[in-house]
Amino acid sequence: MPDAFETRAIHVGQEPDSSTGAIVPPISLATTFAQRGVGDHAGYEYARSGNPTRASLEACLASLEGARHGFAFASGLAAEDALLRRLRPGDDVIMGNDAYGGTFRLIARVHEPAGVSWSAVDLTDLDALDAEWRDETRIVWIETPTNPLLTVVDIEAIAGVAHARDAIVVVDNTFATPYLQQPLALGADAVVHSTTKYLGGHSDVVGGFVALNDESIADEIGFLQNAVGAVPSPFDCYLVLRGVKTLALRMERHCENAHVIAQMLQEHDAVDRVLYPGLPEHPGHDVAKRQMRDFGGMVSFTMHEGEDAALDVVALTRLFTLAESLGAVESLIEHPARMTHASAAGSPLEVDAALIRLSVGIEAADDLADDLRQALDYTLA
Ligand code: P1T
Repeated sequence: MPDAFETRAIHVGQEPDSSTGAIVPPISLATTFAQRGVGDHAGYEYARSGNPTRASLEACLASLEGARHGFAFASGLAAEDALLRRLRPGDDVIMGNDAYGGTFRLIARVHEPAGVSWSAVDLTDLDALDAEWRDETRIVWIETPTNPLLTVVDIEAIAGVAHARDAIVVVDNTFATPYLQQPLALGADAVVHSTTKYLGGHSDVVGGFVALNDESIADEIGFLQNAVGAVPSPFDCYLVLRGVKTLALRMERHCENAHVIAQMLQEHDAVDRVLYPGLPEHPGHDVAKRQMRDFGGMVSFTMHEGEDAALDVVALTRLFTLAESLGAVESLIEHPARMTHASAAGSPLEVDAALIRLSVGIEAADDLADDLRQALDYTLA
């Protein structure tokens, strides 16, 4: 029996240091490594190509995703870029019609000019996927739950369609984390993360990760990691490793608090729609129940009175800090149309201006509910 998730998060890749016994693997700052003779070394040559602290992180996160291979990057977008750089001019990507604005920007403004075509479809609708499919489609890019609408996509169903047509499935597992959702076990070919979010967990490091099983794709990603060089620093790797030790505990509390907040929002007169996969009436609730352990810490909602009311609320909370990003211990609030998803304006991924997104932290749930309630009440006064 392999060790449980919580145990692997603390121990995999993190044996006490063999020379000193240090319980925490040292942050290995060396840029180069002595060789006994040409090519005769302890596994490390130059720190862009490989670094012991990064190797610890890669072993740990690969284990948590149930993957044979893991690659750490300098940001979530750098990790995504490595997967997209495998494409050649003429290849096609199908992505969901809701996703992080930066992912859309990377595909539409960096890879499209390099000759890659793309389309955005509602991935909860397999007929829509079928209608968009082209002979050149190589990747179906899934985010689930999506950013910022919390749409739930059935990973197993999409993998079935893609594999029958020789395309691969990439899942951005940033919102769910490997604690709540294991895309590779559901048939995905690659998992991508912004480790900036729940994996780091403390709003103090930017990073990315790719996890996969296929040997030949792993060779390509390893090549690109070194050849392009968008690698994380040893200190950044240490911070993510430190974060994942408490991932399971933090996710439990994020989920618990998000439930409380989603319910409170549903009962508030200023709120129109609450988007949270944990609510039984959410259209993706049943799929989420099947493919996730719990429903996550992200909650979005729309205001009855539109954008002005939304802008008031995000300015009026005290504990929910108005800021981009998500997934850390402190609660954040933001206005996706003007902030994280501004780059999707005018595209199929454009976001409703009445929408507010919450990253529900691990503070006391009652304090968080009180804080939001006073801001919402103000808009009714
Ligand atoms: O910021 P970076 O580490 O490069 O990760 C990009 C990224 C990738 N995937 C998802 C699902 C994301 O949410 C992000 C980054 N998102 C934000 C900064 C945000 O506030 O939504």
